[in-house]
Amino acid sequence: MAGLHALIFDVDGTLAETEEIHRLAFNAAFEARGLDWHWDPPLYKVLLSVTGGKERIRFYIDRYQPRGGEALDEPAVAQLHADKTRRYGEMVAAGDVCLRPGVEALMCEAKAADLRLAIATTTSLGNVAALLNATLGDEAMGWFDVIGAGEHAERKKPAPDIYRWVLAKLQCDPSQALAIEDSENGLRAARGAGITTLITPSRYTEDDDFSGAARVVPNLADVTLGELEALL
Ligand code: XBP
Ligand code: MG
Repeated sequence: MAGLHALIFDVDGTLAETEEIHRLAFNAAFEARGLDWHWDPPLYKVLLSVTGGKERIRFYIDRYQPRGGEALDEPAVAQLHADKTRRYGEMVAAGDVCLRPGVEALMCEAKAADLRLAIATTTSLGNVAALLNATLGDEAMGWFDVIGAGEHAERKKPAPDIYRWVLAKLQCDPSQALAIEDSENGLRAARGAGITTLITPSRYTEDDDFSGAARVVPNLADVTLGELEALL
């Protein structure tokens, strides 16, 4: 069957500039634990090459050997990350974030056209709910036929696992879906699952390599649903 059946959205960087909130939440969690670590924007840009918050903290400890890192075993890293997640949720619920231009309009247009909506992200289901509830309201989780999050895939992006998981749940062939991503890691994940991908670069990913993307646009407000269908 030909044609576009489903739009699969990434979350962080694509729906909103959430990476800045994640960064602040990481720093607040470090400070609360008495660690003198500080991830400034240039460092965070480097650390974003590793997807997943726990994985990112472990990478930072191994690569930069910050003071206090040697004492953090895996449960301690998990606890630190859980505290970061709690803080992130509070910041998002406090209204510290808004959706990027064109995101809500495209979702509404796609729903009106009977397309199925899905999410494929590396962050947790709880963080997805926090963002959607704060920006689109309590009903918004229900707009999506499938929400694939960090807990649903063994390997995080750039592995294609989360996109394959979402496609299987949607019972959708990759040729009938379009992925919307902001990063090279996300692009590689979607392309690895055989999905045509549109890129809207975000603040932290504008220098990424987007070769292999079907199209790159500054924002989703710069593209129509008809143009997206034509990319397949
Ligand atoms: C982006 C990520 C995430 C966030 C932090 O995910 O790599 O790790 O930076 O979230 P995506 P967690 O672009 O796929 O939405 O701390 O919950 O991992
Ligand atoms: Mg992203």
